[in-house]
Amino acid sequence: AKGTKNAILRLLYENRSHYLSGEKISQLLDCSRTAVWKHIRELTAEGYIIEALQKSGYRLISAPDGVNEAAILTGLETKQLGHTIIFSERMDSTQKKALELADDGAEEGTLVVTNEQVAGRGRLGHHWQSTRGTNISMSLILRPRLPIEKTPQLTLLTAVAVADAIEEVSGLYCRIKWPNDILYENAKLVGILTELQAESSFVKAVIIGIGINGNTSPESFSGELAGKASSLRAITGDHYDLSHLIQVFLKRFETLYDRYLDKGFLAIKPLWVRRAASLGKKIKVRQPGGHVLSGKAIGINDDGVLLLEKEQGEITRVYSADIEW
Ligand code: BT5
Repeated sequence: AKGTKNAILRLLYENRSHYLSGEKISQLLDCSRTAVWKHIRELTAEGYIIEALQKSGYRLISAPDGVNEAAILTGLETKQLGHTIIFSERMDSTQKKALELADDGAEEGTLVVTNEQVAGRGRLGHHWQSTRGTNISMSLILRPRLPIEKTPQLTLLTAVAVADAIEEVSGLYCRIKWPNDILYENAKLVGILTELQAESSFVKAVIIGIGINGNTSPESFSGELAGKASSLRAITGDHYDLSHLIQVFLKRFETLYDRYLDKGFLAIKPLWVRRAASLGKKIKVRQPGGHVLSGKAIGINDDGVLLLEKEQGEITRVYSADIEW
């Protein structure tokens, strides 16, 4: 029944410019007109505004806040990414769900997405905050043939794809803080978490988790996040179609990912460097063990590793850390 309801929603999205009769829907989906009517009533109860005209049929006027599977699929221009979507209104963590699905053999490009993530996580056990229906919480399953040590490059690639997608839908030019934060005027708009499943030295699956503060109200960033986090809406005052933002992201990601698999990180590096927020700055590097280094961030090397120049001019490579300045 959930399948039929989704299929109806899909038809309504694809035919938004005109009315679709109950009879046509029941023919297309091979179900009874009563079933159609029942599902339409359920969708209405969920917050979809559906105009129903006696003679002409149904037409979708608007959807509740947040994303849904039909909206992401309708008009999606990718070749493969996002063609399989695992959506539910509420999840503990899309990342956790995606790791389970990858274990069970989910194919490359599977997208896990929810409107309410109640136990979102960041790196190193950090918590990731989301508010229902206003931010994007998603995890993308990939199966690149890559040696393990190259996978951090996918985090950098993802950051470029998200920043490009944000620029396309909002006009905002964001910067990237190595390795995984997207900032606008020093406030964090996006967090990226890359995890992997591997066998010996090769990758079985890479799960890229992305949290985007889209329509989040400024007031929800309080306490620890006050002054440190922001959202597209808080900056521009506009309300964004989050499903559309996901489509734009997937398209951009796919283009960069193909280029990367073909040509390697050198094809991505200049795009990342152009948006880098930390290069040339004096930074503090907090490494996973608690060890702190300071120095000047002079760049990333051809593998995407951060290069830190210490006081004495010695250059250290930083593979994973939290940086601040
Ligand atoms: C990250 O970690 O930035 C990665 C966040 C990834 C979240 C996505 S959502 C979909 C998928 N499912 C999951 O369960 N996770 C992924 P990190 O660099 O460790 O930064 C975490 C820190 O960012 C926290 O300690 C807070 O200081 C801050 N933070 C938490 N929620 C935030 C938010 N909504 N906006 C901005 N900053 C936030």
